[in-house]
Amino acid sequence: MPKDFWPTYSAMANTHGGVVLLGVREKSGVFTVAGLPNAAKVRADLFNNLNNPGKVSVNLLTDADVQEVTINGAVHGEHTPLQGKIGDRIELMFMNPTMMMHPMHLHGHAFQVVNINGKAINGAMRDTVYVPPMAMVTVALDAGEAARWMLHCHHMPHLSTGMMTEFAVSA
Ligand SMILES: [Cu+2]
Repeated sequence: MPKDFWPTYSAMANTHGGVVLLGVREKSGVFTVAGLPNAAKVRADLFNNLNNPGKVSVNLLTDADVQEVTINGAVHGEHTPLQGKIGDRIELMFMNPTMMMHPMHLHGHAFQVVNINGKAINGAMRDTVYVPPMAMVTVALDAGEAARWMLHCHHMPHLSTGMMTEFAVSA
């Protein structure tokens, strides 16, 4: 837990509240995702402090106020890249078991939407697909240049809390 979390927390408690994003780095106004290597430990530290009367007089936060966003069960920094070889035909299935919507974006590729909720479609070519709450969307693509391509949710609060993985293309 970064030290400047607590002044921020205290300031928010005295106003109308707010949102704190962890795992994000800011340099001259530009935000990049650093990821949280051990989100479980950060969560434990947070609640140890929140429930310590020497630190916080009345804790108003519950576990449900702290949200981790993941792809394949992992936040950025703990993720295992998806794999492919140049020219491979690949299908990516996005299953969204949440009530949030996720515009999923893949770098360096155009993909075709081929299935929505089990129904095959001949969809448009694009590089971002909106995955509605509780929906399943499959896209198909030909793996491009050998590189590690970012695959992430384009909703900033989700991206900045780690909803990013990689599509690693090898020769
Ligand atoms: Cu999202």
